[in-house]
Amino acid sequence: MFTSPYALVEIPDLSIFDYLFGDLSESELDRTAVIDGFSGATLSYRTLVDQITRVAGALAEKGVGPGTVIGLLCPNTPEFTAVFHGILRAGATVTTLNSLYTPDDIQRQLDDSGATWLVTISPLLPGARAAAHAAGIPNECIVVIDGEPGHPSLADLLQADAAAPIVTIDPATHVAVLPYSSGTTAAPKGVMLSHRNLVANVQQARDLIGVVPEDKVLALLPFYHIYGMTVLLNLAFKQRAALVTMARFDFVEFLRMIQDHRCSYVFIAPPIAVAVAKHPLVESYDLSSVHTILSGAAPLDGALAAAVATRLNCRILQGYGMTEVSPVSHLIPIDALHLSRASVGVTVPNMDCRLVSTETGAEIEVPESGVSEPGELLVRGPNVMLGYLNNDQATRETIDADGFLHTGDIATVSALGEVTIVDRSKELIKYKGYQIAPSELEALLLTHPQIADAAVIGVADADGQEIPKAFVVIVAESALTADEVMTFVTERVAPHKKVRAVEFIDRIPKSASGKILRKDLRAQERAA
Ligand code: AYL
Repeated sequence: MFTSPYALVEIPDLSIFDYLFGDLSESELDRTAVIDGFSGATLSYRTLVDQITRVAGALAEKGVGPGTVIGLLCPNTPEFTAVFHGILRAGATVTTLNSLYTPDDIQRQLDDSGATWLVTISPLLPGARAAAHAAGIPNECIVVIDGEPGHPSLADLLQADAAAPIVTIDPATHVAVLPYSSGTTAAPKGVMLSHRNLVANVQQARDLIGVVPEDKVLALLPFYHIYGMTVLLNLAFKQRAALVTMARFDFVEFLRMIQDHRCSYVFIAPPIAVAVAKHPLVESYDLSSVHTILSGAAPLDGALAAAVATRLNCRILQGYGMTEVSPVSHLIPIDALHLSRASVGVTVPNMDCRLVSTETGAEIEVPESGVSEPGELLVRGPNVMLGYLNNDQATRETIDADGFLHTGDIATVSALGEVTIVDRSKELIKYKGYQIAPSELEALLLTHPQIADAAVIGVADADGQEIPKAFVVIVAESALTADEVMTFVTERVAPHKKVRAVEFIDRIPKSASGKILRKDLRAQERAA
């Protein structure tokens, strides 16, 4: 077993609202909490807390409280921040959805999570309403933030002038959020994160990430995903920094926002690092305000990290974790720049780790010098999820009797406790840091009348970034082309799940029990 090199941090026994906003001083209340990156409109901490409280009160008057699950389908905007924390303050549970989801994706998550309310914006309403109706949610429970006849709006909630609800919840057991993750098995599952999980991860990561009140933090990573939720929405607020929200990603807008708002701390995923290192337009913008970039959610190449740091003359840090861990378990901290950029740094405080052989399950020892053998990384701590919603079996398969969560990632650890992720033993594919379950794409491919069999794995593109590739067996006498296969998928899935490479083969390698041998496909791919 190995643990964090840092001393234990205290984890207050508070709801996430009380933890983040309960001790704001008068001068902090006057600071800017959120800046809409496109319009420049700002929200002070005082206004933010007032809006959160009004939203909570208005929802409570409508019967929302502990036990209610509310879907939140909204891009990164100042309104997201007030609604998200308003729902939590009312004692309800938020299940966040990707705003690029198809109506089917939305309905599946609303059904599975048991959501009885949905909050969205008018541009997303057509698909969202169809999904919500199919999930049994009536118009009066579909809040349209910017307003739409027949639906409550954010302005209605803010004007209701309801008293702040008095809710008592147990932070350790009350489910605050339900983001969806495939984990180490196929289908997306609701990840039950308690208020304590969320509070703990901010406490564990805040000193190591080192956001300070003077920082303007660019919030381009979506708040619906655990990275944006914890590291931007919660951690930046705890630090009394200002979030600059970016509702949709566009690289030129990204550069312009950093320049115009003088952003100082930028959180990214590796594909953005590729663009920052290579894109000619970078030279045309004044990015001198940036002192630190943190990359997380997928592997960051060491040379790429160095290229970004040199080009922007800033620090580059890396974070690793999982939705199931709220998410941060490992970090290259702000003051430990000697650590290899190719590692994911050290274990955050209050966590224990183990490495176990994927073949024998035996524990791999931390060496006295040098680097250990690779093994599956297991993590334990106050930020580990309560479990998967309505899925005890998946929970038992993921969290063992000793409380260790099996990450499905293969890592090594150095004598100094530096962890490097070297491979993934689970099937998950990550495209730009977003999860793709290969089985979902395989099932879709099999619905094509000319496809006899299919398998999907992650492969590296020319920049070393992971993309989903389909291996397809076509039926006799079919003249199906790779473009037709890709179009078929593109028309039916959210954009990040598109198949981006296709290879036709004669037979999908399978075990005797019929399981796809992805290992063999990966080996074949490496050999090609
Ligand atoms: P999920 N290097 C390699 N793989 C990574 C890394 C990394 N730095 N970070 C995440 N992964 C992979 O739930 C790994 O396979 O959470 C892991 O099991 O969408 C899986 O992604 C989890 O995917 C931060 C910022 C952690 C972000 C995150 C991770 C959020 C991704 C710490 O500071």
